[in-house]
Amino acid sequence: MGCGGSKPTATAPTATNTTKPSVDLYLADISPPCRAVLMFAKETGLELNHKPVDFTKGETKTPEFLAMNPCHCVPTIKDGDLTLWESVAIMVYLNDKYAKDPAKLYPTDPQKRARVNLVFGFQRQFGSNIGDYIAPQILQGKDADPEIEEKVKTALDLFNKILEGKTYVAGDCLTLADFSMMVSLTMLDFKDYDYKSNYPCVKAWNDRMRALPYFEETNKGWYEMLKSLPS
Ligand SMILES: N[C@@H](CCC(=O)N[C@@H](CS)C(=O)NCC(=O)O)C(=O)O
Repeated sequence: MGCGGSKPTATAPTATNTTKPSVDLYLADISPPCRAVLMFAKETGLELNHKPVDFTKGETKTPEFLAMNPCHCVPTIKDGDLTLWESVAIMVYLNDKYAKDPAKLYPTDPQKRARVNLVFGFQRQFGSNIGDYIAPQILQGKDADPEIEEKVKTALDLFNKILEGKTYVAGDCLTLADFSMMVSLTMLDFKDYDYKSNYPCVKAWNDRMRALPYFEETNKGWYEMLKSLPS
């Protein structure tokens, strides 16, 4: 089966279609789940109040942060008296509450929504396999572990199968799950891990996601951090 269409169907928000609710977003711009929320916000034209938090310096574990979010993680949002963490919960909430057309990125049709939710579930394993492979190399300077690399290959192979015949991860249209999957995949750009040669559908989808007009801006924290690492 083929790999679906090739043109991004996402729209770039313009100055006239942005919405500025009073929502605080606690974030670290290197963090994959934070970058998923950033991509979602750009796609929907939502302007959030950015509150940078450096989790590598323990800033998610201060008494103030723990009082807000005992799970000490970013992204976290505050919208009035609602505090929320978990990037998927955040995207779904903000989309339901503030998107002009909430069904666009998170369909209301049960089958279409089920396909998005399926990918959210798959992403947990996909992201964790990639994170387990990359994090020790970046954070502890360890060598790549070939056993964990096998899990990454299996995850990429499954993802390639999921993408067969599709333009985006859940079908013909961009959805919230594309953002979650994309930020996980970007972790593999550490040392240019080759996820393109053997996974043609992943390659085609990755090209499509990178063509989104806000991809660079929302992911630059990660790529700048990669550039700053000793080679
Ligand atoms: N499943 C969560 C993962 C959140 C997460 O692990 N965030 C990391 C940064 S990527 C963090 O805040 N770590 C700091 C800490 O745990 O103290 C999501 O999707 O939001």
